[in-house]
Amino acid sequence: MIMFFRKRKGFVLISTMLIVLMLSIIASEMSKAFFLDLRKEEYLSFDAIAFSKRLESEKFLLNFIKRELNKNPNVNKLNPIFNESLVFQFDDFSLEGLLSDHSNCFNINHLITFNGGQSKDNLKAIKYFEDLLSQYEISYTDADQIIDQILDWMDVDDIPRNNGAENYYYSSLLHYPREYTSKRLFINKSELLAIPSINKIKNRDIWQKLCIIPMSSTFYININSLQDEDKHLLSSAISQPNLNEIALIIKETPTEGFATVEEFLQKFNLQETDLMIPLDISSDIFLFNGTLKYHDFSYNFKTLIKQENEFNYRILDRL
Ligand SMILES: [Ca+2]
Repeated sequence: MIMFFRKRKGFVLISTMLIVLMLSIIASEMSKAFFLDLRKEEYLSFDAIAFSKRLESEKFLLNFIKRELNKNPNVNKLNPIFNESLVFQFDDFSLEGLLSDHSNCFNINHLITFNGGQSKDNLKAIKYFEDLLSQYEISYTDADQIIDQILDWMDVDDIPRNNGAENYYYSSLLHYPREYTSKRLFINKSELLAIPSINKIKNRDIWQKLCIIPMSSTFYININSLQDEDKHLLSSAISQPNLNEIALIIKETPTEGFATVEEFLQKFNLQETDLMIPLDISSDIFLFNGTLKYHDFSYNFKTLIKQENEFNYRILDRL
């Protein structure tokens, strides 16, 4: 009887422990789900407010850049706003990022100009781009296709170039979704992906050096802010194929920069006639690559900023 009682006592004890164990497992799963839900809710609310925080940051950035460039207008290797990471603390979030000179990135829109509803090929720019593609070891055949297809996408006619493609291709039954060439300058880099031959470069290094300035054909290289990674851009611009020499030119450019383009040409024994692309000693187009941090969440964004004049800065694109 006593033994039976003891057995029963042990059984009750084990059952109680099992129940407690099960309850604690259930409680822990419930709290996990609860915290997951809470975090999901927090994330969704951050997602909803991230864009408004971005707008607030951009407004602040435009004023910050204006103030700093009014103090020191040099877009060179010395100006700290381009060469150091920027950190700003707001009431309930922080912003970190890098501001870079966006002029040293080939604007594909430079290949063509529009005037009075007519498009005209920019022959020097086409030659420059051809050379740039070969600098990045893209074959001549691929380069021809890439250039002709880009030009056909933008030009106003419906006549395909030798290696190009016009509406007959993009709107055919075999092409899904059916598309039509834009017959205007590009607004965003993503538009380039509609062109089939872009597949040949979109995963190559050159892709990082190709940009779109929305609806603008302007392109020049700011010699005072060039980095080693820009050597291909400069090589094709000054018709000097030796990349080691180009790297040396970039290295020997004084950190305070050149006062004139002529000074630069003289120092490196270059002729103005060698230039395939306009050179400049400054820039008016900048890219801010930033991260917003709010509690444990972060939001990355890129904003393209244009200086219209010393008082007016505007956002050209949100990438
Ligand atoms: Ca055409």
